[in-house]
Amino acid sequence: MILDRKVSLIGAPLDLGGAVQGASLGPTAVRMAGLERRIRALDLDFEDLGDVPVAVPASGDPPEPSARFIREIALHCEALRDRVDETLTRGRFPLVIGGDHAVACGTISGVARNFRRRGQKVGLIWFDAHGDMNTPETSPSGNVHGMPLAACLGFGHRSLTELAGAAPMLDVSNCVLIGVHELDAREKEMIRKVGIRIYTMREIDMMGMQRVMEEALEIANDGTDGFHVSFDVDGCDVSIAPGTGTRVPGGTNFRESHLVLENVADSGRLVSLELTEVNPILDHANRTAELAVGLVESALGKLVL
Ligand code: NNH
Ligand code: MN
Ligand code: MN
Ligand code: MN
Repeated sequence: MILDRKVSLIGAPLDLGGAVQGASLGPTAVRMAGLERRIRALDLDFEDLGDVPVAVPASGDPPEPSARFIREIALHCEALRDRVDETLTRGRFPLVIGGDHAVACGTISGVARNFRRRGQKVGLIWFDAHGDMNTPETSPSGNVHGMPLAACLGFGHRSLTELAGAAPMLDVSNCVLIGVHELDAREKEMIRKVGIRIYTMREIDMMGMQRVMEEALEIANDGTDGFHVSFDVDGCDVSIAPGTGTRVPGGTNFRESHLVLENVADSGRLVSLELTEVNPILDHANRTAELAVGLVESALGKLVL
């Protein structure tokens, strides 16, 4: 349900979760690709809440190796959580543009806290080339953008897992991972242990995206009051989304990517959306931000006819 059809854009220009810089320019790149105009053209009310601040790490302060810049990342996520929570309370639809994918801890804790306060439950569709199911113990890189889904399910650094309180933000039985084609060795163990439903690129090839989405929506909607979508553009194929920090060949093509979000829109149960990892520094003429704007339109219900 697009709450009262009123969209609130929240920029989350975090750059500290990944190894490559430039995702902090994602919100600007997506604004410049015409986001506001295209959302208004769908006859939706629109406001831009600006960007949530990011703390600059103290120079000479070495990053914690198992979870680099965890302090600054957690501070950003706290501010983002509060902004998302307030936006929902005002009856509006939070549209978060990242930033690296660590911002999902902020967005999802905001949604989870808001829903919990009202005695409601929220599901999750996580679209990504990666699992984002590492913890500081399993991560080969120490990059926090490889950890946010685990944190939302209650595994990892406490400054992230407890953003919405002591209980995990989400119930794993209502969460689903789509588009995955690269996992780390110990991350695979985590995925099996936690038991999250996952549709890898192989399942998408074999079943087709339409059937994958029908099953995914059943999971996200089972006993919930709506669901959040966390969309990492690196899940899209490099040929359509070159502007992102961790490119892996073999992602979803243009139509498969849109079909994910067209199904999401048709369900009428989307409560919030985030789109992450757009990095215009690595891009060709802002193509990836332009793809992102089109994907947002699909999620908000744009139809050809
Ligand atoms: N799995 C790797 C890691 O944890 C890469 C994560 N990178 C991402 N995730 N972009 O979406 O370091
Ligand atoms: Mn990700
Ligand atoms: Mn990814
Ligand atoms: Mn890619």
